[in-house]
Amino acid sequence: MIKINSFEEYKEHYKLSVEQPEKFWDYIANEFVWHKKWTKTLEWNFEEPKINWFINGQLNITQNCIDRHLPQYANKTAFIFEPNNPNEKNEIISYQKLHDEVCRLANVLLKMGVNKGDTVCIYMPMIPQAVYAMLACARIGAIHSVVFGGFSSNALKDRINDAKCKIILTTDGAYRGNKVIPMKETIDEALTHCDSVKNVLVYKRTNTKVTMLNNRDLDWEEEIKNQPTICEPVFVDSEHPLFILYTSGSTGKPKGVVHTTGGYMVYTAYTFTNVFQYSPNDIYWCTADVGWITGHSYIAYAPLLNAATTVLFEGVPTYPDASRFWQVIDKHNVTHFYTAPTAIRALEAAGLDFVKPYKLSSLKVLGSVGEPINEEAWHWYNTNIGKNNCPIVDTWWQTETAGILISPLAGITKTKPGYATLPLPGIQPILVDDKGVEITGNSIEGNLCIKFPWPGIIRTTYGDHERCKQTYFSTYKGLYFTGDGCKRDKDGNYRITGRVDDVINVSGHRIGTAEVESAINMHEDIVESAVTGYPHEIKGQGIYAYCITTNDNKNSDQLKKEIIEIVNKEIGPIAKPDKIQIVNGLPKTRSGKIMRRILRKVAEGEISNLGDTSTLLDPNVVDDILKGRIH
Ligand code: 7RM
Repeated sequence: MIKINSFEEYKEHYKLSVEQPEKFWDYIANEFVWHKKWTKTLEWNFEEPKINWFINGQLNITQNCIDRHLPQYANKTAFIFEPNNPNEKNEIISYQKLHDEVCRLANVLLKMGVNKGDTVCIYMPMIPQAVYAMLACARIGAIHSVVFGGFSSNALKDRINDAKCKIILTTDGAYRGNKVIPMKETIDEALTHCDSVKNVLVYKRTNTKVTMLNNRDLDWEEEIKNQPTICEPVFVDSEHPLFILYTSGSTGKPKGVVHTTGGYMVYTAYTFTNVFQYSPNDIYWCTADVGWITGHSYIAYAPLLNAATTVLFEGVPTYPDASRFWQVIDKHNVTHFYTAPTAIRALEAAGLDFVKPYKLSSLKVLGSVGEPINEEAWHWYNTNIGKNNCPIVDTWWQTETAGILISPLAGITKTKPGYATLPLPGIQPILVDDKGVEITGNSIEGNLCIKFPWPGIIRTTYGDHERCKQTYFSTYKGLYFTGDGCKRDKDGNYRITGRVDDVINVSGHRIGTAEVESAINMHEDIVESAVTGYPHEIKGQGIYAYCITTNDNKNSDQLKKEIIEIVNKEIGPIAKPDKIQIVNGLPKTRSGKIMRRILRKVAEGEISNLGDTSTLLDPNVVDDILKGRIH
C-alpha cells in the first residue's frame, strides 16, 4: 500500500488528491486485485446524491483481504484472539486458517440458500467467528448487517425487519467481564416479529442453554464440519453493497448506512496504512467492537487488506481489573493501540497502580476515536501509556465516512492535544455558518462539511434513499454535512467540538435523543419527555431526561426505575438515562416546539445564562425545572 513517508510527501499527495482526484485514487486502487478493471473512476453529484467509484470494476473484497496474501503470508498471524477470561488460552489464526474458516462458513451460507445481494444479520460477541461471518457474507456477495451485541431484542427486531434479513448468525451467549449475556434468547424474542428470517445459525460460545427451533435453528459446528475449505469468491461490481450498519441520527429510528465494495476497500486500506504507519511486523490492536464502524473498518477489513496482525479482544477494559489493556499490550507486544477517550478516562480514574507493573515498551503508535479527546486525557495517555514516545493519532470520522477523514499521520504530522489536525489526502473539509456560507481563513469555527466525495462516502440509507439525501446532503446545498461543529486554528488544524444536532455521544456510542424519548414515552405513566446530553467525566456525555408524568401518586424512585427499564428493553443498556427529572411541563414556544437549548443548558449546569426565554408559552416552567434540577 502506498505509504506517505514525510510531511513534504503528505503535502504533495494532498495537493494531487485535490487537483486530480481521479488520478490519485486510480493510483491507490491499482494496488488491489480486480477481477475486472474499472473503466471510469468517479461519477458524482451531491444533489440526488449519486456517487459511483471505480465504475464497471469487479472484485471480491475477501480475495483482497485473504487469498491475495496467501503465497507470501499463509502462516502469518491474522488474528490473535484474546478471550474475555485471561486464563483461557488465546488462539492464533493464520491467514491460511482464516481462509479455510471463511470458506467453510461461506459454503454453509450457500447451502442455506443465501444469494448475492441477500442480507444477513450478525449478532455476535467479539470472537473470531464474528469476523468469519462478515467475510463469509462478502465471499458470496451477501450483504451483512452487524448489530451490536448490547442492543435489546426490540432494537434488533427493527434492524432485522428494516434490512429484511434472511439469515441470522449468532451465539448461545456472550462473555462480558464476569457476566454471561444471552444472545440466542434475545434473537428468539426478536424473531417473534420478523417474517423475513429463514434460518438462525448458532455458534456455541458459553454453553448457555438455548432452545433450537426445528427447521429454523442450526448448529454452527455441525454445519461447517463437513464443508470444504474452498469456496470460490463471487465477484461483484464496485458499487455492490458490502454491508449495512445502523446508526442514530437526530430524528426517527436508526438508519441503515450502506457502504459499497470497491470504494470501501480502497479507502479503509489506504487510511489504515497511512494514519497508523503500519509496517509488516507490527502488532495492531483496536479495542472497538465489530458491532460499530470502527470494528468493521479497523478490526476486520483494513488490517486484513494490509496483511496485518491484529489482536481481537473479547473482554472489557476493567475485567478482571483495570490493568487488562496494559497486560494484553505486554503479553502480545502490541505496537499500535487504538481506543476511545472514554476508556482512557475510565482507566485514568482507576489510578496509576494499574499501569505501573507493565512495561508497555512495544508500543509505537497510540490512537483515539469516537469522541473529542479532552486535553487532560490526551496528556495522561501520552505520558503514562506512550511514555512521551508514541505519536497519538486523534482520528475523526463517522459511520457514514467508512474510514478516517481527519487525523495526524503517525510520526509525520505534528500533533496538538484535542485536535484531529489535518485532512487526509482526498478529503476537502469546509466550515460553513448556519446559512451554509463558507467561513474562510483560519482561527474560525463553524459546521463541518465535506465538499468532494472520497471512495468511502455513504452511498445511501438502506431502503430509503430520500432519507440519505435529507440527512446528509440537504442541510447545505452541494455539501456533505457531518453534523459536527468544528474549529480551525491559525495553522489549519481541525478540532472537532461535538455534534450540533440532537445526537449525543455516550462513551463513543451515538444515540439519538428522539430514540430515547420515544422509548420513555412508551411508559404508560409518561405523557411527554425530552432528552439532552450533559458533560460526563468518564462517558464524555451522559443522558439527561425530563419527563412529565400523569401519575403523581407513584413513588418517583419507582417511576425512574421503570423508565430505565423501558429504555433497556426498547434500545439497550447503552441508552439508559443517567439522570431523570420529573417535571410539570417542558419549555415550549407558542408554536409548540420544545426549546431544547434551555433544557441542554440546565442539564449542563449553565443556569446563569439561559438566553432569551421571552418566546416561551409559559416562562414559569423554566423556574420549576431549575428548582428540580438533578446535580
Ligand atoms: C468512528 C465513529 C461519529 C461521531 C462524529 C463525532 C464523533 C468520532 C471523533 C469524534 C471528535 C474524534 N463513528 N467523533 N471521532 N469527535 N474527535 N476523533 O465514532 O458514527 O459512531 O460516530 O463521533 O461527533 O460525528 S460514529
